Amino acid sequence: MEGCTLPCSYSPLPAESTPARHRPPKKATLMAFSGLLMLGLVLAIINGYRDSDVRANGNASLDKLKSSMPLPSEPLQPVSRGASAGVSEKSNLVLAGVNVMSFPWNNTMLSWQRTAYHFQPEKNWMNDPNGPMFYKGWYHFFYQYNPNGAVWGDIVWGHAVSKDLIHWLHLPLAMVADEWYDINGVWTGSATLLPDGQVIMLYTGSTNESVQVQNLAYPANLSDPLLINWVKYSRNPVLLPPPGIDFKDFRDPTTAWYTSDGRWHIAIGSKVNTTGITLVYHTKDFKSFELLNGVLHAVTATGMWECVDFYPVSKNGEQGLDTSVNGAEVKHVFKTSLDIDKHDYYALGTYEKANGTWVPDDPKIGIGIRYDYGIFYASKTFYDVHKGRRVLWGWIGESDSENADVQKGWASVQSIPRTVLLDKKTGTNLLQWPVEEVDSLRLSSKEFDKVEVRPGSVVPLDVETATQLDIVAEFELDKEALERTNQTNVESISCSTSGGAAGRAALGPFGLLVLADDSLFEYTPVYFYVAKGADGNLKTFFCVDQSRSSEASDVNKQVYGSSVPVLKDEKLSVRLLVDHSIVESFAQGGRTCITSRVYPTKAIYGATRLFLFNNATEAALTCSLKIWQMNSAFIRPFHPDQDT
Ligand code: DQQ
Repeated sequence: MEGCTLPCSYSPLPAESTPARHRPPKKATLMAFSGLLMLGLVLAIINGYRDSDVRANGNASLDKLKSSMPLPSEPLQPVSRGASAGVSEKSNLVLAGVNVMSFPWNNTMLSWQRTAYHFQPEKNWMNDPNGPMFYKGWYHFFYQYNPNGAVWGDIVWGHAVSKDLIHWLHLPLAMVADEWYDINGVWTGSATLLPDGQVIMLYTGSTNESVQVQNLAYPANLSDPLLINWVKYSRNPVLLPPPGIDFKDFRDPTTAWYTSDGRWHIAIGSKVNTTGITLVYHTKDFKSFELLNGVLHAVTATGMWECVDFYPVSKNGEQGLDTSVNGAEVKHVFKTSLDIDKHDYYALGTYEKANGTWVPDDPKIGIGIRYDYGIFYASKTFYDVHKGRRVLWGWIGESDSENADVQKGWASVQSIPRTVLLDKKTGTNLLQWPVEEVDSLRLSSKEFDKVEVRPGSVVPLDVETATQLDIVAEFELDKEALERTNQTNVESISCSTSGGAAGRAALGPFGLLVLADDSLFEYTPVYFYVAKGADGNLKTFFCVDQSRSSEASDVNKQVYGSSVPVLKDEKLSVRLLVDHSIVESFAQGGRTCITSRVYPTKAIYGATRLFLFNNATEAALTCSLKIWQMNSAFIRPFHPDQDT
């Protein structure tokens, strides 16, 4: 066999089971291998782990795990600091409150987890993106940051600048907690660029009595393109919680939008009892504000709304829109981050500027649909005047234990910024796609043309190390199998309840195994799962199964995902950005996205591999791929003598 050691826990595979190599296509076709032996072995192994490791809700079954795990070091005792401060922090809810034994992580494993081309501070804790903007030739990115440790707390504003949203220079902290009105935390906020060149930053401060108030800050020197120094307005706070709103339920002002009444409007998340709401204020000078009657949006039983975002998307155009644009050609996106489940939801609708209301297109949409079905929270968009696009940032938290974060000395990364457009084909969802600048990191590539993947088979892809990759893949299911497959109750199917990558059905699951090792001891399936409904139509699901991602038990093992619209004549397509411990997955051009944090213990450094798999019982498939090795980004401190 060339170039690849096959799973050592499987019997040796037939000679033709060589890894798929790039071109020629005929050879690639031969490389797909299957057979009952392989099928049985794959299933036995996957199902064996499935049975013993993972319950439907994604929690590990500890009794069975313990027998195969190294001896525990110490029990984890998650402590929620943010909750007592009235705010979100560590996002690993699955392990919260569960007395899970921590894995004996060593420095070799933990060092590998640091990403190579995602934005991270040099050390310590980071959470929400704040105030992104383009100013005098630079993209500015601020973020919630704890300068004192790798857990949430002591929050101030970190600051970095970039020419291309990929390579970053770390600047000094933009704002620290030094006033009574933000001494308990300089929390999330947004930037507004005024037509006269002013830059307005509104942010939430947690006061000396932990009251959430809104504050105004602005650059000390507008001619400094790096905006290094910030001034807090002398008469802060500019907004206190209004009557009827709890003092810990009033936070995260949006970017302001201008309306024809000659005023700027901002939205702020809140709740009344368990109903999440968005308050709207208007202002002429960002110093005095008036609360508008009613709310922009409210949904019962959704709890506190954090990091609300509100922006227009074009119904027909391919350009992004400035936040103040409105009219017949525009839909408005309402997004909120739910404190109760730590997920971001959006819905499309119409903003009636006459009465300041937002009406969802689908009256039954409720809180909306997820931006991302994995780990992606407290997101924020900005209008990039430089390239005429709307760009989305999301906080990707850790899904390991807090102990591990402390040991490695950092926690959280930011998503690769994504352009956001309305999906013109469906009209009911957005398309999110990594900004084009990420393509500049692509190094050597390999192409695989129509690799055949038979039911029950795993095909190694010869890409050598698979730690930093950009993968574009298209799958085609065997048409005859599609036709002869029985109809089923598709309503009962979901990523989390259908047995993950090991739960077999006629038309799936199938996809890629990323961050895998040669022996398939650890791997993360990113996959489609197709089912035929009672009406004869196909329904497609897009999922990521983390149950076999890591030998460690103190990491999230959920199966993430959702259904994804696949229109007539569309192929199943996926793009994956793999960067050490993060995998960002985009199906069907970004209709459905899933971000996972993955913490392998063996599939690391040079041992990281990539495979195709098909666990369908009926359908063979072909897959064409292009895979790039990805360069690392330059993300480093700015030196004052540096030439900008
Ligand atoms: N994070 C900030 C808050 C926000 C929360 C505090 C969301 O302003 O509501 O770090 O993650």
